[in-house]
Amino acid sequence: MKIIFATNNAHKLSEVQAVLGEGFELVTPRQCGVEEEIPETADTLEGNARQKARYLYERTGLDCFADDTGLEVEALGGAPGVHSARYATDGHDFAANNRLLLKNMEGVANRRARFRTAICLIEGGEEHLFEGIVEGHIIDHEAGSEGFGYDPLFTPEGFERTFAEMSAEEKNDISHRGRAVRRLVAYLQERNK
Ligand code: ITT
Repeated sequence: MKIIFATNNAHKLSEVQAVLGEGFELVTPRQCGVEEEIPETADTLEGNARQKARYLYERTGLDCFADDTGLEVEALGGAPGVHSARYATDGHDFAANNRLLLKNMEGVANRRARFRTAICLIEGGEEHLFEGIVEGHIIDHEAGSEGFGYDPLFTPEGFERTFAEMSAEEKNDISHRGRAVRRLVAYLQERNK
């Protein structure tokens, strides 16, 4: 089954394709002729996922889904949250975001944080939402070079290693996005029986 995934992030694309397995073929916006950056201007993860999926559906008329993810740090009142991509700068500068997070967490004892992913699927024009959460902690230095974004600073609950020190499979097994995508897959498989 072919389905459009509204992302321009190559890391995400490969993570999601791995979870979906061979039964699904992901198509990118670019492969459907949508070259421009898809707007993400809502003030919640769910709102952004919906906005991205709707944008693509309106242009292609095909079933599609989008995800939006945020890192929610307890001691920072849930920041960077929906602003995770643009925490330090206007662009997607992962290194600058990580530096700012480390600075804002200097001397902070409560290191609890979670990644949360919202997925919006648009199927035949109807919206369906799926969520995935992983709880964990922010460490005080960067560790590892796998993954992307805040992965070098985040250790999931029950692990001593960061997501950036895990293989893609290991991260997908327990991650926010892995969990949300497995819920999406369960739904799609049930529908296509
Ligand atoms: P698209 O909108 O094109 O899908 P994006 O990089 O903007 O790609 P998100 O809006 O979902 O993706 O994510 C916002 C930011 O949150 C992203 O730029 C990363 O800094 C961070 N992030 C998302 N998923 C992550 C993950 O699995 N591990 C670490 N950081 C992540």
